[in-house]
Amino acid sequence: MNILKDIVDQDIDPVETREWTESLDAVINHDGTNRAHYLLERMVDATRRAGGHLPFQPTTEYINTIPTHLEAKCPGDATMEWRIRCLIRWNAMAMVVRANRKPGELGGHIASFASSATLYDVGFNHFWRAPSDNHPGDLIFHQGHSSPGIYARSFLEGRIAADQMDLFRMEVGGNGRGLSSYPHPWLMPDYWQAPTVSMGLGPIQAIYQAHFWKYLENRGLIPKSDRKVWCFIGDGESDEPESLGAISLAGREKLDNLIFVINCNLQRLDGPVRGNGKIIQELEGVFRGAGWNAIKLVWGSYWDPLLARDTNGTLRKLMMETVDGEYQACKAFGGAYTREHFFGKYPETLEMVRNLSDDDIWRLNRGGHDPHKVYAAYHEAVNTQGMPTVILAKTVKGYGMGASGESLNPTHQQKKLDNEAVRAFRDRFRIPIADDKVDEVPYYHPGKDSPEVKYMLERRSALGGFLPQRRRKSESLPTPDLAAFEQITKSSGDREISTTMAFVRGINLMLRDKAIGPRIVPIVADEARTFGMEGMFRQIGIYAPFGQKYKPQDADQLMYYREDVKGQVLQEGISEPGAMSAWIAAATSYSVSNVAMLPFYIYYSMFGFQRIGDLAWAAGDMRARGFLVGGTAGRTTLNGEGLQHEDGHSHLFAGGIPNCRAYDPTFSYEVAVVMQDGIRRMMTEQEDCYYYVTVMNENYVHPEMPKGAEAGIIKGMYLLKDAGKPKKNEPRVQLLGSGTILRESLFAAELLEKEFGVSADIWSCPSFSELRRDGFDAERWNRLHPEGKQRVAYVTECLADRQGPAIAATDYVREFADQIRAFMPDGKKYTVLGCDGFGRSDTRENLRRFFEVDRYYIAQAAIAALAAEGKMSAKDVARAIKIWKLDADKPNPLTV
Ligand SMILES: Cc1ncc(C[n+]2csc(CCOP(=O)(O)OP(=O)(O)O)c2C)c(N)n1
Ligand SMILES: [Mg+2]
Repeated sequence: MNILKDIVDQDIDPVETREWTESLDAVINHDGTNRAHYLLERMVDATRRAGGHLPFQPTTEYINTIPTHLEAKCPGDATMEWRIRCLIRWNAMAMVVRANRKPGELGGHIASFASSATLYDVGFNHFWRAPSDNHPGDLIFHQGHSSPGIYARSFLEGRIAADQMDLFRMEVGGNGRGLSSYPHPWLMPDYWQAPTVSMGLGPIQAIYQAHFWKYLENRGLIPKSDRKVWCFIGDGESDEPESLGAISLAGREKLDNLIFVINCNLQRLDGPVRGNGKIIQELEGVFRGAGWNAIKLVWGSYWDPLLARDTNGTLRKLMMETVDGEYQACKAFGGAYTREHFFGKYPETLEMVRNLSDDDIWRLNRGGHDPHKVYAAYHEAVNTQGMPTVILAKTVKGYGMGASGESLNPTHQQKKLDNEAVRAFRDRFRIPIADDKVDEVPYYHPGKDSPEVKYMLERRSALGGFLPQRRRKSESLPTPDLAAFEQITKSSGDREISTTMAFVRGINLMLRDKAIGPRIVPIVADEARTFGMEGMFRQIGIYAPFGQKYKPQDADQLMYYREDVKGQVLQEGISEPGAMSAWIAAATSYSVSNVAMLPFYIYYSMFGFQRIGDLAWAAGDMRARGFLVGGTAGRTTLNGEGLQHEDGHSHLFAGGIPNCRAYDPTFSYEVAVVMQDGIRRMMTEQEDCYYYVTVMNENYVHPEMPKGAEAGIIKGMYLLKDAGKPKKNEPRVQLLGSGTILRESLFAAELLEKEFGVSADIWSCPSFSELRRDGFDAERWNRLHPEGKQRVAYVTECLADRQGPAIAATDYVREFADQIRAFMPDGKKYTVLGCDGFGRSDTRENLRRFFEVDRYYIAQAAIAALAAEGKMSAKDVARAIKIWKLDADKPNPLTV
């Protein structure tokens, strides 16, 4: 039973109700609506204190939130701006249609930008500031498939030439001038700032950008300013958990530097977003509940006179009752249909439009298409303090496409307009292109001295310059010497530590560095204690935008839970997408805020790439710089946690991201070298790459760094233990490995020596993926330069003069170490052991035996490889199985 609905629907005493509403009317007339609101809040409070605990509705009427008389007036030249918008609409359409009249199936979208053109134009003309000497600049997340409209504006501004417009979606053939399908900083590094087209990633990233700006301000790294993050999203896009999943953070932290504009054209790709309901109402409730200022921008100015005459509320009632599927049909079928099916529902509303023609009814516009209303909404948004704002703008998908797409279900994918549709588009937006030319769908530019272009340029110059624009570099910071890491490059002595501890020590050492220290951003998703980082709580504090308002339970401890406005650690709670988005914000701060930051996001490696892989991909696109640290890594090293926790494959994901450099170190000095090299590349050289480093939680003794190992560590492989020149006929093997399993290889070497007199060279391979990249690069070069000097893959170079078969073992799936098979010197046998199959809980020893990566399996694999080469016999292999007690008939771990 829905008590709230019953109470709202049932009026047990209409006379009493009328008396109350009349009293309220009197208050409104006398003291205004704010006073009425105040009284109502008091009454609600009083009711609650008397025991009434009913919630009140978070939604309001289906009309504009800003009443007409409170709308801020747009200072611009409305006619001029309409002309400009028409030109942009035309050129955006033209670039898609022209692209699709060529062979190549290039695709493109018209309908999305057609619905949002006004929303963008008002922003570009009046609100969005470019970075300049006077202002740090706003950050705009555009809806990905609206990109043609953004290019069309740049074309009019003279930033993109007509021939370049024809290179839309021709990024390979375009000689570096191609225009990317969607916003991709990787492809257009001076233009696009934020990749958005994977639905949901824009909104969550925008929230964390705004969050991170406040962090930078509170820590005094950038001055406080009125800059804003503007995020455009589709109403369909709001279905994504990433779109709405982090909005409460924005409310909680009162991110008044954040504005969402949700383009509610009521449709997504296949059809209506909420055909049987109302997406604007739904979103209003969700956002308001999360502490946002929700501004509904439902109706355009042509509705104002009708609403003003709606004294008994019938029109509002009708607006509320009508579902989105019906609203869509009205825009698809036109004025006569709307009169009959919408206004016709009640005699009062039908009467209201008696004097309007069908064309007049058709012209009744939606809020998102009315520049005056849009201006008023934006004006309120930028002046809102203490909370983020969402603007819910109602629009028409495919606006202006007429019979070929306006408000039609398939419009999203309409990219080829026939000549008739193109002519109709030209006529509707009054583009001066002659009949004998129009069928070619030419771009239209009014000339750089035209009033339109002058106006646009003047507006942009008043707002600090062109947008979009992206900063490629900020100031370089000096890299500390490796000597600064001495604590972890020297032997740990008798102390047993894990690579996780080594990494955290590395961060602590860097925190002491004058230049790098303040730029470090340690990020956790509620796992600081898991990784031994709780010491940082007190030392550098946990960021809390409003400080710590309580005495922490552990205040009497040395390492108490300290929250601080200036805290340096970002504790993002249990949200991996949130923590990753915070990491991206920090990792792109060099570009977005001209302050290079060095984020370390440390997390359970299993909840990394496979959980937030799409954000990791976007981070690569966005040229993020920082460290992702996959903690508790390895399928057998994190032993007690079982199937969902034991990661044996995140390196495969990482290796797929072109500018992600991934490492799986074994020893603390490897950690130090990778960290130092990363800082050099990212902070000093400003290379657009980021690092993924897996660290493990097994404690062992770490040796001193072998002299001269740095270069090999960075390249991905170096000789850890040299068995010396083999004696004649002495069997020799090459053992390769990474992470903790490399230690099993070291033990295996002892077994081999002892039981079979086999000696082993041991190679530490901190990065199989870097080795693969180098190898394929050499192979490609040689293939394409048959007569030039041939390159040698680094793996080949390392192993060329080394005798005997190679055996690799890691705590990852076999595919991981198998990546370098192609670069084995000719004739060298390569056996790869790894952990294929689902993990499970047990002791490390049992798990390594189960997955066949322990010292015994490695040693036995070496004997088998020697036997395959004729250096030993099948008998030897059988003896190895026997003495090391291997169960030859146990099932393949992949299958159990
Ligand atoms: C993660 C993801 N899933 C699916 C798509 C494919 N896709 C592109 S646009 C679109 C529909 C978008 O609808 P909406 O957000 O309402 O935007 P509109 O075009 O209506 O403004 C879909 C499903 C995508 N880009 N990203
Ligand atoms: Mg939509």
